[in-house]
Amino acid sequence: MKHTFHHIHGCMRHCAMALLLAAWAAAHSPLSAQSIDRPDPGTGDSGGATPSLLTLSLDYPRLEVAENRAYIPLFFTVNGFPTGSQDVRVRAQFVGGTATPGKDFDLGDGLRLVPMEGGLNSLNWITVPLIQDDSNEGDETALFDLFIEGSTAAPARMEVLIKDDMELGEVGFVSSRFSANEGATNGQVMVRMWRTLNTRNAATITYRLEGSEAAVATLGGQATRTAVFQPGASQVFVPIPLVNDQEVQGTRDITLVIESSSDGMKPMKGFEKTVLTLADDETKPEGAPLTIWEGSSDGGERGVVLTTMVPRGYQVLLEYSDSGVEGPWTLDWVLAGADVEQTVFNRFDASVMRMFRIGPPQPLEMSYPW
Ligand SMILES: [Ca+2]
Ligand SMILES: [Ca+2]
Ligand SMILES: [Ca+2]
Repeated sequence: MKHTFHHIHGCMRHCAMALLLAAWAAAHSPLSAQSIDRPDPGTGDSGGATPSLLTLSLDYPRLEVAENRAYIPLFFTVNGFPTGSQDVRVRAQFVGGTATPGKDFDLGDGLRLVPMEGGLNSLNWITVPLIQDDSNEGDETALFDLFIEGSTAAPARMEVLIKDDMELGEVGFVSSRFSANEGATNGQVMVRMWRTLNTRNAATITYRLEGSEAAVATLGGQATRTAVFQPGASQVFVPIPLVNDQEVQGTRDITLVIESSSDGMKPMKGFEKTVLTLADDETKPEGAPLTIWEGSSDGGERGVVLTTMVPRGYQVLLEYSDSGVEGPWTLDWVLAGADVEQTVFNRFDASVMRMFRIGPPQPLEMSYPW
């Protein structure tokens, strides 16, 4: 039965991770086209008169995409109610702009089949593979008309700006805040940056650490640091060793600010700085109430729902015992701190006694948002 719990939790954990990845992709979308799977080619016929009842809307009427991405995603949504079993055929046509089909992109048949069952009213896209070259053509524009085959509705026009990847891009932190605990078991904090457009050259980024002297001392005391992008790399992860002292210092914020790049890249608006919340392993977080009530999962399973607030830089351990408060206690779930309420669901079986308790704060390597 415990296995069942862990399967539930494993699923929740994976789902949570999938959501995090989705959130990251959304935050960097639509530039991060590589994170999007190609649509299934599928089959279907164009028969049926029902497409006339459907409408098409654009999710991103204007899109910027770098030439070194795999493809342009032409995002759209087909709106309406399913009225048959045939696929909806959505097609894109190139209708103008400075870009040249066959030289800058390969439209192909520009077709996307949307299943009538399950495919309506949600985000879809037509993939238009990009053609990367070694010359700097500057920014180019491409206008596409998207329409539903068999529909008399006016096509929806999408404007795409293709940015040449030989142009200088921008550099920013991956997230605008992240956290760590001074006593983290891996003894380091990870600084993450990414850059856009030209990734062909190496680049050294200089950034400064703003915070109290004691806080900066926890990161080794250097107020100015560097991160190096290798040729071809669009991301860089820089570990900074943590100095774990014995003093009770409470939670401290350090702001990391990008100052310059050796190749002249400009800081990315909104990501030019990031706040690191540094929790202290000598300071226990303030207690937060743990709410427990009976409920049921989406699948109708009865169980207990636990909700609590977890401070940034800490985590809450949920443990259970099958043999009363004497234990042994088994770790059941770890909630990472993000200053928001955290909720978990666990199946409840009256034949086995289980109890939960909040463990002491443990060092955290990272938490979401990073
Ligand atoms: Ca080019
Ligand atoms: Ca310490
Ligand atoms: Ca300390």
